[in-house]
Amino acid sequence: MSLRAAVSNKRCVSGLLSQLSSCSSHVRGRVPAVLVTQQRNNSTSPKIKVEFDQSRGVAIMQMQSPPVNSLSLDFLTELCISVEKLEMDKSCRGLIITSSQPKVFSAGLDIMEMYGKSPERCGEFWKAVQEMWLKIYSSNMVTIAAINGSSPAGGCLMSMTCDYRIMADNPRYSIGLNETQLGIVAPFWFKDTMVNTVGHRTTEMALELGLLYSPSEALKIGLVDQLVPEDQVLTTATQTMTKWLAIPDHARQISKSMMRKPTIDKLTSNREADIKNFVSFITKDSIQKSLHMYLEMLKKRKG
Ligand code: CO8
Repeated sequence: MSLRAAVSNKRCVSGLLSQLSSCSSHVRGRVPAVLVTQQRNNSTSPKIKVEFDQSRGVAIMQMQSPPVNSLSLDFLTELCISVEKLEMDKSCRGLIITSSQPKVFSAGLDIMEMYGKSPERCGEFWKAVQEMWLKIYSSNMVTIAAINGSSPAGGCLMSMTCDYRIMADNPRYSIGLNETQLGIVAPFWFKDTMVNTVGHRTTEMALELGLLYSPSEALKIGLVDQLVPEDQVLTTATQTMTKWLAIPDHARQISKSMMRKPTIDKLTSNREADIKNFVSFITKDSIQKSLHMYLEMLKKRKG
């Protein structure tokens, strides 16, 4: 089945993800010309909208999964396919990731994917989380997170996998790896990504306390690179992209790979063990109880 046909057939999406995960994300130049031509069309899948400006070589990816862009298995699968399609298109040099939901960039992993699910399903889910991180963190494209709302846990991870982060300067929004507040533990590659972003000591405190930072605090510790008024997040991302694309691709890509490869290799060589760890941890009664309490707390807070 061709990539395009598979994407238009949602039932095929899971199978395609496994196929894609087995091929490298550094495959530009090997895509048949006919496929590249097809990919130049804008594509809209139910949860991810991609607009590709061919003249600039920049794609804007909008997460549009109400209410909070939580990262479910379906969502992650669509996202990975969209990123892979852009990665394979030689003419796409930059990717901006943003949200179409008001107030939220992404609420992180979908808690319902970790609560009351079979070990098999949890394993499948975790593989998709790994895949999302691997695809964006190792991308050859310039990646910019246009963070136009709150971005806890997996949402923060997704932002940190990008090359540059611009956040809306709204004190009601927050960002951080708050896993311990749910009674769960951020895995080593979440931790490594944060260490690479803000340094060891700040990460240690942030992880132990499950800290969520306001935009100004996040800027201070370097978790985001720039704050702008809410209505300027996307335009600033577009302007910043122009600066990054002025650097020759090969030099920038090799530099990026030099900085990130050791962290990426650590997960790629431990993927199966990491999945096993996740499944045995998340299916424990005590952890399920913590998740239940957190879900109740979310509901009460709403009330
Ligand atoms: N997953 C599933 N549902 C969610 C999530 C989520 N992450 N976040 C919110 N929701 C649901 C709410 O329960 C609510 O549902 P309903 O309408 O049925 O009551 C709905 O989305 C809307 O939520 P809110 O009313 O809270 O929306 P607000 O706009 O007021 O707030 C926030 C948005 C700030 C995003 C808020 O919802 C929030 O703080 N959510 C929780 C975020 C969170 O803590 N995420 C952590 C997920 S864990 C993770 O990403 C990494 C796990 C690593 C695992 C490692 C294990 C080894």
